[in-house]
Amino acid sequence: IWKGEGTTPNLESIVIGRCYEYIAVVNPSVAGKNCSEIWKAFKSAFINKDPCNIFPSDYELFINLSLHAVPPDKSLFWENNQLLVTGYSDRARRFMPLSDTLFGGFGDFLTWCGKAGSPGIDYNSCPRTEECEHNPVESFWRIASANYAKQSSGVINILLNGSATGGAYPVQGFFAVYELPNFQKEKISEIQIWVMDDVGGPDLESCGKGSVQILENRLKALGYSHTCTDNYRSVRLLQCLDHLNHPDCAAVSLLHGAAQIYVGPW
Ligand code: ENP
Repeated sequence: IWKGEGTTPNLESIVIGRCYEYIAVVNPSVAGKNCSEIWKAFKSAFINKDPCNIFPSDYELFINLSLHAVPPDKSLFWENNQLLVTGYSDRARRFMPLSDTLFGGFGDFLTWCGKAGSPGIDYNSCPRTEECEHNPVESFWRIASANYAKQSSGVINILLNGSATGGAYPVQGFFAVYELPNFQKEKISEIQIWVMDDVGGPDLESCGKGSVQILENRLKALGYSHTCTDNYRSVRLLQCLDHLNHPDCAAVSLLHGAAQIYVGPW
């Protein structure tokens, strides 16, 4: 009856498996967590319940059991760039976005919701946020985001999409509403913004323009020092892996810099 996809099949096995893999392999510094207790807390937030009446506070026990530190300088916030962020962060090896934490990894790429009666999980459909705001997935990301932002310290990185039609910095997005307001200012040394255009995509926004400027002004007003880089080369190289011959990638080659010395044709 809902417009969204139903609960991901085998949700329990997926998230319990993710949890054990996280604490054993991905981030062993998060030792001693009880994955079956964490799953119980997660499911009790929504199982057997009206999926339009689930609030961030329903996940409080889940967050208490799964929360862990995010290393300084490793936080990566983003909007409209999910797959690029997944590739760039490299499962917490390079950066640790929310999806590469234990608590955020529980939900990443998954859908879940409950319904009254046994088994209490709706595998057929789940409400989208347009249908009802207080649904299990939306509320999960709200509380997970807020806690992730509170854990973040040192240099904070923000990866925005300069080709996104809704603006690189959506003022109603998770970052603007649940993350930035939860930063612990005294733990933060600097904020780095990267505005990445899609390869072959329109250059709709850049540093100092449009919604990026709105973000920069907000950071200034809050007293943060920030930098902003358009098409930051390290991320650009990753985007260009799949578009080697695209003109947008011509100036990004690894030989950039060495090219001036190269006089060929050997
Ligand atoms: P979208 O709409 O580009 O991408 C949504 C997809 O990213 C969904 O598959 C979602 O998992 C997954 N995801 C991973 N982390 C988050 C998240 N953190 N979040 C919502 N979805 C997330 O993403 P949004 O809506 O713009 O959200 C981006 C936000 O994530 C930024 O604030 C960034 O800083 C934050 P699922 O379970 O829904 O399938 C917070 C909200 O980390």
